[in-house]
Amino acid sequence: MNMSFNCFFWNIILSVLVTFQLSASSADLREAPKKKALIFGITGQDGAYLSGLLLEKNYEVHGVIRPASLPNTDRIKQYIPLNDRFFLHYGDLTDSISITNLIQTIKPEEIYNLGAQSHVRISFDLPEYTAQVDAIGPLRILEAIRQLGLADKIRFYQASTSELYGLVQEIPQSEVTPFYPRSPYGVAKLLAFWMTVNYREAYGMYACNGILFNHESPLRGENFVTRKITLGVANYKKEKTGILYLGNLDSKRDWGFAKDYVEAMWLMLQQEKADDYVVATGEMHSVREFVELAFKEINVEIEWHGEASDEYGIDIATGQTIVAIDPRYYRPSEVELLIGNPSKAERVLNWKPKTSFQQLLKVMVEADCKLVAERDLFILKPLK
Ligand code: NAP
Ligand code: F7E
Repeated sequence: MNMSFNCFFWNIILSVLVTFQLSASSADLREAPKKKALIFGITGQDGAYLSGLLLEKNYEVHGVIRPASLPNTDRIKQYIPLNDRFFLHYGDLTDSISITNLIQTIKPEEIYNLGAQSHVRISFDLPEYTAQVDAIGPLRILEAIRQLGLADKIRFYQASTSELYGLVQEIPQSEVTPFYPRSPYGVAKLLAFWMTVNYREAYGMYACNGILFNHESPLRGENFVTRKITLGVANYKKEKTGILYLGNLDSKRDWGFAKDYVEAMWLMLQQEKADDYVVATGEMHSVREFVELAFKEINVEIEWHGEASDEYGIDIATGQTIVAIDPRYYRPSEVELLIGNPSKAERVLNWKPKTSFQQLLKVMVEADCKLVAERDLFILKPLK
């Protein structure tokens, strides 16, 4: 009896010691965070990938989220338990007080402004709001940094965009191609681009513009064309029926993978001198081509019939209509083509895209097929 009590007792002591030792040694091994970064737009596609990259690089990551009636932290939920490295704060790009308070209390070494009303079609419906967030928002951050006397301490990244080129003046587009934006979104981003350059030149701030061309992923918002297509394909695979309604099938984009692109953002803030860079693949494809290749991933061949807004695509094997045009998705003024020249980023940042167009498309179709299949299981669960 005594013996077994002793064994029991020592086992407890031992397990306490082992547990203590384990946690102590893992704490010893754990490096202190190298730098602090503050991300506006952390809940978006790029915010999620950038958070992952910075955490891997041992940063302390702070992110700004907006109050919402339901949590919208789905893309970053895996980082939330890292409660000594990953911090979320309420704020809004339309609210200078929150921006100033956050920068003053966190005092990050790097600020990434990824926050925006980022949908081009929606910017025609909400031009004033888009300007408030996308143009004046970054100005509020730049001015807060300056007024807090942190201009020489904080490095700033602004999410600029290929939409600045709009009605393109040159093919391909580089850092010296003149801008000609074609939407309230593009025009708002133009103000932010030049504010970033101006604060760099006027106050010596380390402030950079990443002129990023379209970049996509399984985390892309569901109302951007690539994700809308891959979800439509996944849905057709599951249901064997259903029509995917789209707008302009002939516009062309330079599509890359978001995870590759956030690396370029980080590299821009690690240089000796602040500058602006085009980040792109240098390859261009049409929306029509994206649709055809995405359906090919599930072994469906499309044949096109009709013209303009009466055009539709059928599944050759079944004769069913699977794609049609809804003019609601046309834009009052369209950006017909975009293709970037990323040679400066390659030369100075040593950055290159790692993921091909075909790989991106495959990853997105596969992810959505899995997602739709899981949703299917849930929806089809019998009631009794
Ligand atoms: P996204 O998925 O639409 O994410 C936008 C982010 O901005 C979300 O976290 C959103 O928060 C936040 N946001 C919106 N309004 C805000 C406000 N008033 N205050 C604070 N935050 C606000 O965009 P993304 O694709 O990740 O793109 C990131 C940035 O790069 C954006 O600035 C976009 O304009 C720019 N950009 C994107 C591409 C591209 O192809 N993806 C290319 C060039 C440039 P909620 O979740 O609360 O809505
Ligand atoms: O449209 C056409 C549409 O909405 C691409 C944003 O991240 O990249 C994005 O802007 C093209 C356009 O992206 C549909 O007319 C056809 O020509 O996927 P999108 P975007 O407008 O290029 C830039 C670089 C950004 O900075 C923006 O933040 O596809 N298109 N049919 C359609 N587009 C949508 N959304 N939906 C359709 O049904």
